[in-house]
Amino acid sequence: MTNDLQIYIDGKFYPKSEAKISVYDHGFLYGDGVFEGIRAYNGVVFKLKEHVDRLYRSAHAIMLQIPLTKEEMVQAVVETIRKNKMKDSYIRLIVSRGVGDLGLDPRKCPKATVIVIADTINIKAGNAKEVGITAVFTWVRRNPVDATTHEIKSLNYLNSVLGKIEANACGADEAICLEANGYIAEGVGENVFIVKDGELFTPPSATGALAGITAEVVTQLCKKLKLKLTITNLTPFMIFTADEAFFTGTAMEMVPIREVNKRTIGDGKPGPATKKLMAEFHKVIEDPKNGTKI
Ligand code: PXG
Repeated sequence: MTNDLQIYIDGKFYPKSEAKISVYDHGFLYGDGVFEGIRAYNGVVFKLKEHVDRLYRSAHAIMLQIPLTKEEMVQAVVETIRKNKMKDSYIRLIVSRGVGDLGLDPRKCPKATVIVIADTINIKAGNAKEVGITAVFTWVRRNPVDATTHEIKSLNYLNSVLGKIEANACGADEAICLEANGYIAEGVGENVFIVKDGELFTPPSATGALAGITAEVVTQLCKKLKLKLTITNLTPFMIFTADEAFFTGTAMEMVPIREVNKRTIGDGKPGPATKKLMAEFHKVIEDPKNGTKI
């Protein structure tokens, strides 16, 4: 199956082995571009319009002109999944600055490159959702808001890759990134929530964190379940002493955090608020109303 994958590049489909871009593409040379990671569940692309909106906001911030309308982009994603006859998939939508010369000036790139990959998701989750995962604070600070901030979902992910390397080196499952003042920003590709005395807290995007679409779903669920959620700065101490903590993200969905830098969170088991939200979250992703039918 994997070898027969059909990949969309600039309006045409290519088998995976032939799906190639130029080494002069500024996405490759400079990380100059934007992307989205999206999931389809049972023939419905979850929150596709929200992901496409965010892609265009990221492109706007880096002054990248996407050569498709939002409607055409939605169609390109749907068509790619159809072509691969997938019901459940992980979709990578990439728009790079396109082919230029060896200078970084984007004016040398006349046309953005648009790529859609619909693949299967390979999360080595095991029983992570039942028992939770471990995390460490990485030494590398999240890019500041006046630099390559992660509010922009750009192709500059070395900051996150370094976090992941640190987690791997420490034998932890994931890393948590702090911003310049030492407040918690987010995971490497996830947002962070904590629970204390029955209330939820999550950092603002002013920490340089991405406004996660999964985090927004959890925000709406908190309203529905009448759980108080406050967006505020969180310190490492606050997560060490939280009753519960969890990550949210498209790839991971919702996963409890049971340990941070070897400090057990709460009693080390997924807590009641996390479990309740996870159960509701699974109802949301299964509801076809929350996405675009393939
Ligand atoms: N923060 C960052 C920096 C992200 O890249 C999230 C939070 C969660 O956002 P959503 O909208 O997905 O709830 C992301 C999402 C992966 C992977 O394969 C995930 C993301 C990016 C790249 C890879 O786990 N991002």
